[in-house]
Amino acid sequence: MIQGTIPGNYGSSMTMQDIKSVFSKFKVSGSWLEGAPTGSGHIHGTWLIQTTDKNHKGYILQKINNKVFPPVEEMMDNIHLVTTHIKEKNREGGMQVLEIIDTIGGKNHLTDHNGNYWRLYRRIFPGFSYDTVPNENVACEAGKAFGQFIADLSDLPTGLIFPVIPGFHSVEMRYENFRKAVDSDIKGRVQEVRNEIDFANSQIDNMRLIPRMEKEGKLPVRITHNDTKLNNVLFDENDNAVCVIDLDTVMPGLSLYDFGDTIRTAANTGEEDEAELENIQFSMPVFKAFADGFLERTISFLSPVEIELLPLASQYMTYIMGIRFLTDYIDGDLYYSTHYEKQNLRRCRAQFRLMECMIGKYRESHEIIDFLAKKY
Ligand code: ADP
Ligand code: GN1
Ligand code: MG
Repeated sequence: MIQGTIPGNYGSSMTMQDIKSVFSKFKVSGSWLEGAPTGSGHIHGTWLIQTTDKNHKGYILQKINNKVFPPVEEMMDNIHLVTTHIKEKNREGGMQVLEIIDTIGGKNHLTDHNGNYWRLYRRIFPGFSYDTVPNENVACEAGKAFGQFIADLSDLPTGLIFPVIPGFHSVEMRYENFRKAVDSDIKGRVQEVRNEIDFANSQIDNMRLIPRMEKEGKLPVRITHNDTKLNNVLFDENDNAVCVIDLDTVMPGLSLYDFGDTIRTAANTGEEDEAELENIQFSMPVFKAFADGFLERTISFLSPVEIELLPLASQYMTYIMGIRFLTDYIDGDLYYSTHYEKQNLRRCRAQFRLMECMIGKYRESHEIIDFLAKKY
């Protein structure tokens, strides 16, 4: 029996019979044996499926959240392009690449009779994911994996990739959405989150440096992953990174986004929704280990300005997620999967606490980056 988790809000209305029926529309090896929800993603519904083919490691079926990703076709074409490009490069070894399994009709996704969108991936196995860092080696491996990802895509023209969610990491757009949510206060929750609103307002000016530099042409736009939280890289039993997953948000973006978002999740000593704020510290050994792996794979092409801004990028991504969780809480928890009341508020508080810790260690993080930049 495979152990199930919770399929995420987006998949929770599905029965196992529905899942079996959808699965039967794809070109698979063997026939349905068993299935169970898997993973801790916030967006899609995800199931692990085993078939009667004992030599096959199984499949990952996802109910695509097309409210978050309305251009499903373009998104799937992006993923197809990116995975084939990386696979081509990895002919002589390297990490594994996510593999789309086509439908029997030869498409890279399925639209069912209810208008739901589905896709199937080959399961990466072994493929453990971590929500928090168990040791520094995992952080370094994640750095290499996400750094290599940008390196592998550096020769693919950005114009070939469709911007699936425009402004995804635009702090101006996120801040504007946050202000609108506060002004509407549709659920009457604003009173409860005054401190968080004050914190968000106090930091916005500092966060504007990165978009300003981009606007002035001082930061190169690359093809980036844009959702590099730690659990979007899979590891084998020896903690070697084996595959970068969750490629929905691959878009033209900044290397700083990818660096910052892993630091947000990996260098946090607590959980993303940590209730005990004193458990949250900004781990400098993890910061250093991740930066080491990331720079090993990217320093040959990163510009001095990109390297200089890596410490600020960690704050930038933590701030963005903090205000996104806060906005969703104020709006009534419409976007992220939540498993208990006020989870989005806890997520927001944890991000803001982490950001305070990052501010306190800003100088130290610069010294680490300077040291590593000289090493490579
Ligand atoms: P979400 O966007 O909801 O986070 P993900 O694509 O990241 O969705 O998938 C959710 C989880 O499912 C992952 O964290 C991972 O545990 C598991 N998963 C996804 N794709 C694969 C795969 N190809 N092989 C093994 N596990 C996978
Ligand atoms: C979502 O899909 P998942 O769970 O890896 C979100 C990210 C956030 C993250 C916060 C498309 O990522 O932007 O950083 O939650 N993805 C989307 O945990 O909004
Ligand atoms: Mg994910």
